[in-house]
Amino acid sequence: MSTVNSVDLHYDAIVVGLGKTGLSCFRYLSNQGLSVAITDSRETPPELSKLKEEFESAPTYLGQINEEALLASDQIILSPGISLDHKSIKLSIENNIPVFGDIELFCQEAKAPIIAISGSNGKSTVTTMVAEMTRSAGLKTYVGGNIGTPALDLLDDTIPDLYVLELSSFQLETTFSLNAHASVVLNISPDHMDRYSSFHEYADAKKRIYLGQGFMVVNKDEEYFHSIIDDSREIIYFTLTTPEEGNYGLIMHDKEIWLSHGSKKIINKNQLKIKGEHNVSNALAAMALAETVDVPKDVMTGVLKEFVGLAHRCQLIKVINDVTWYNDSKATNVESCIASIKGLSELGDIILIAGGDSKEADLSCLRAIIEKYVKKVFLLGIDASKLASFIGPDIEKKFVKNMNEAVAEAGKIASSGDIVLLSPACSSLDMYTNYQQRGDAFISAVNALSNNV
Ligand code: UMA
Ligand code: ADP
Repeated sequence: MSTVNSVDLHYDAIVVGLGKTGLSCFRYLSNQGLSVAITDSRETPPELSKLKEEFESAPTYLGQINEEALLASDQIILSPGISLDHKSIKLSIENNIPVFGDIELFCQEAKAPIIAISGSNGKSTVTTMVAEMTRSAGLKTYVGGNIGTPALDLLDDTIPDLYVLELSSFQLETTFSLNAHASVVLNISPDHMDRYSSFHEYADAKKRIYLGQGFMVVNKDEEYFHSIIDDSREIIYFTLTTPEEGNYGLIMHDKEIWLSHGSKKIINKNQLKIKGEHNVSNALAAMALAETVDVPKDVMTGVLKEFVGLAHRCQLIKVINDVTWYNDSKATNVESCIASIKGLSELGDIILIAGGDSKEADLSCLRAIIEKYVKKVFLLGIDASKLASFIGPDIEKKFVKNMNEAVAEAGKIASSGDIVLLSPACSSLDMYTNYQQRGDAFISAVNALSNNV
């Protein structure tokens, strides 16, 4: 650690965390002519070499978060991966040092309307659908936030017509000036329980997406959010039941289900390429958001007819000997795993590969759905035993060491018509760098299997 005294540790801003967000914040603040430092608990944080390439003499305090520098500086810019409950951050707040996140900086600077999307599941899917709809309607649309590109990296010399931002609860905790043109919390179920002291604390962070006066797009089936409806604002509901006029939902016509706007049919459910009820809900939410920027209905349907979904979300990998292999590595919580099992259950019996870091979640809700639709479970990762304890005695289960073994064993027992689904219900971080790496490991193992058939 540095031995300089606290006067030398004063900066206009100090960024906590040198991941993607931290680097974007450092770049943004330095370009504004501020004196900026960066601190990270890790000795070699992921973006260190990029920072040094761009800013050779950037002051860095690594190996632990430098509390002295936090206390000596004018403001703290906190990366989403670090909690406001971190002891040094708490102490700084007690000492009246303002703490903001990158989304707050973005909101203060952005000169185009924002569509803001949060929820426990479906954020990236809906963010992408909305962006495809608005782009197809001719709007210059920039996409970022939790989906991958830090929001501040979207600010350049060109001002787009629209920003579409995926926002996590972590990002919303440190955001105060958001006044999105339209916002949604798609759904809410327990996640990140290793970071929040209660479900309500997690939900309260999500609710912050509705700060401001813009359109509130609300999931009518999610009672939790009914209490926050502000009647003085424009509200558009979406529901998997029959909608009232002006809202989005489902209606029956000639024994077929249609996604509709009030009583007006928009697209037949069978025309959607993405599977599962959860994706129908996602499509309805995307249409409600796109409506707020006047995207025509035929443009919305054009996009929905072509949208095949994102990689690692119920992604069809291949069919080998009439067994279909799906990669749903992005199912990092219980509810997303349940949605995928339900969504694919109509296609065949399911052999499930699950497990990883459960983030202290209550896994008990998985028991019933597994009993109903799954014939065997292969369990891997740090919480494999915990997960096993929530699977009933009638379901066969087997512990495996790694993805190759899981895929090889699943291949041995799968029979014609079966579905093999990687849908872990847990985060990947105990075994992989991220969910993409876990999904890629699954895809490679499946490809290796098919080469040997
Ligand atoms: N970390 C430390 N010490 C530090 C700082 C961070 O150990 O001093 C750890 C964190 O605990 C975390 C990891 O480093 O495990 C990454 O944290 P970060 O804040 O540096 O993350 P970034 O690289 O900036 O990426 C973040 C989002 N990651 C998180 O919120 C954890 C990315 O979402 C997002 O794409 C990116 O900003 C751009 O906006 C990823 C994610 O997993 C996909 N998000 C969570 C989720 O979707 O469930 C919320
Ligand atoms: P997020 O960005 O919120 O993590 P994604 O669109 O990346 O959401 O999807 C993540 C996982 O959640 C996938 O496994 C997907 O099958 C599942 N999922 C997507 N939409 C929903 C939804 N509306 N409800 C429940 N699960 C969903």
